[in-house]
Amino acid sequence: MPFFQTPPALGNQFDDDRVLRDFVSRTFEDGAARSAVEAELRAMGELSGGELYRLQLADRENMPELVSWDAWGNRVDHIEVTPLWKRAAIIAAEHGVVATAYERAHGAKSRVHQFALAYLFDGSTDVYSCPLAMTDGAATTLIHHAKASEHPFVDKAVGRLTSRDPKLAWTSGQWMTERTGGSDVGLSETVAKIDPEMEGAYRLHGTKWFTSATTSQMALTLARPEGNGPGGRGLALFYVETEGEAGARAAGLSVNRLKDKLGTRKVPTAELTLDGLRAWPVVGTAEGIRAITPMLNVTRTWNAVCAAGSMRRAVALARDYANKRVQFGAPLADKPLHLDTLAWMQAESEAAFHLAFRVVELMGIHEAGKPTEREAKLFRLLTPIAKLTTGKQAVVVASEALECFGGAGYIEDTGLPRLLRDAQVLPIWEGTTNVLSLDTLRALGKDDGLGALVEEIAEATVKAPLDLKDEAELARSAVAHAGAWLAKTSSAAPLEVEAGARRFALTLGRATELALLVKQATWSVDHGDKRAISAAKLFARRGIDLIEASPIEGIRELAMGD
Ligand code: MFK
Repeated sequence: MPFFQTPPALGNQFDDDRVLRDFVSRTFEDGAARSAVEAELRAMGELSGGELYRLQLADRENMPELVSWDAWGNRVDHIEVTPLWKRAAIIAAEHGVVATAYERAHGAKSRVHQFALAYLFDGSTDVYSCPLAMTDGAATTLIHHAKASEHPFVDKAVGRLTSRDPKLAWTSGQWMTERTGGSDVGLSETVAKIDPEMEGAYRLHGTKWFTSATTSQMALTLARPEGNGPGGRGLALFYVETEGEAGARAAGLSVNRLKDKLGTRKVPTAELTLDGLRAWPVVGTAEGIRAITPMLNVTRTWNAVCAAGSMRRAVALARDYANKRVQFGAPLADKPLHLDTLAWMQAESEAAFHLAFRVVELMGIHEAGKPTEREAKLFRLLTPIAKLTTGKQAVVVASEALECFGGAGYIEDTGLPRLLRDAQVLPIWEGTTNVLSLDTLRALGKDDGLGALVEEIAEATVKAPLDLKDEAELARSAVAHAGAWLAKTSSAAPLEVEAGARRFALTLGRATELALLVKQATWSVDHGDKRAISAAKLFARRGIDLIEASPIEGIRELAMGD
């Protein structure tokens, strides 16, 4: 039988990615450093477009399985992950997808090095980025609190979480969500009781309603020490280990079931009962939400990078197919309307890349201990903005990518529907779009947080080529408009600030993306490439300033049908 349609194929995902290659060249000016980083990224790009991608397609129907009992009636609660995930774990450790950030071979730029590996790795591993993100977040959090924490588990755990040896490497969970709510974590009901058998330890009792990648050897979690008050301030941050003797589950930990989810289907997401699980406070016995925020900020950055990575994968597949699929007498790549569609997908994808990697740059500067006051403010502000902006973009681009394949995009055994299913989690976990919009307001705080962004955008656009003067002005004016709206509305009608928080945060996100596209285009023109100019121009037409001057009457009636 002849093939009716030729499936899309992938090449080396580093060599094929102009945006990543240019960004790496711009970041690593030193030739030796650049060559070293490029060699690692090229190796990961080869795996991502080759072995891992083939394995991903072959692994499509496999799912993680929970084995609750062994043949002899013992409760084991073993979770068996799929072959793709087993291989991904080895590759992630050996290629240092987490470790690279902690080895700091390139100082403040080490985070760019590491997240470029993660960006390439993610697309072919069915969200193995989830345990890696939490592993990275846990390592950062433990290091952040290390001075205040006297427990020996810190050195042991950080060594494992950042190991390149697959036999030694650990991953970490992040157990936050309970039945009472995923957003309002302060409602958590898990109780921590002093452990009478071990000094300094506690025993946890409660239920964790969503725990992602529950194969991890440790987790950071929140619980309320007995006698503490309500809310987030009464919670404490705890370290737990999940394995007991001879590979069994730790005493007091049971896996009730795995969740049946729309996407991230390779991620074993579990409901857990904690009935006396031993735990150690990481830093004090209160203020747990504040204590876990370093972890949230790392995992939210992973979310943004993986959103950009998923968009890149969607475009790569759609682009390859456009060369192969002939309709109405010509390949799709020769159809103006199809090209228009692919071009805006690419523009959105480039914009997301630059915003995500700006946060990555700032994280690296922060960790190297050299942030200016402006960089510190920007890092705090752009983290939620990047997460919420790129999460939404990823869903739109994934949906459009499926449409680029027509009916084939809707058929499971092409492997394409996964793109959309897995993208849909990006605006949900790690804080929904609305929760992160409110966090954006929190991050602005009482001081001049927006001033830092105004300066950032001015600096990114100051050398804009003549072709991009209008786009540079649009980025600047959108942020100025957002700032003016916030100042006016905060004093006149504070409730309207909350109602407009998403439009406000997305305006900041898209304006920053546009400014960063202009910055990249300035560099690219100097290096003889005009494609980044087209990306900035096209992106500018797709909606930057979303601020609405005045609220519309009757919103409640419309929303609730009152
Ligand atoms: C592709 C890979 C992606 C990785 C996937 C990993 C899988 C993980 C799956 C999950 O989804 S795990 C669960 C994720 N859950 C969340 O993200 C929770 C969403 N909810 C929020 O983020 C709420 O905003 C929050 C729980 C933080 C609100 O709680 P509260 O009790 O109202 O907190 P409050 O009082 O506003 O803040 C407490 C302190 O923390 C304050 O500092 P102070 O005590 O000094 O005043 C805040 O300023 C600070 N804070 C809050 N968020 C912060 C922060 N500080 C820095 N950064 C932040 N993001």
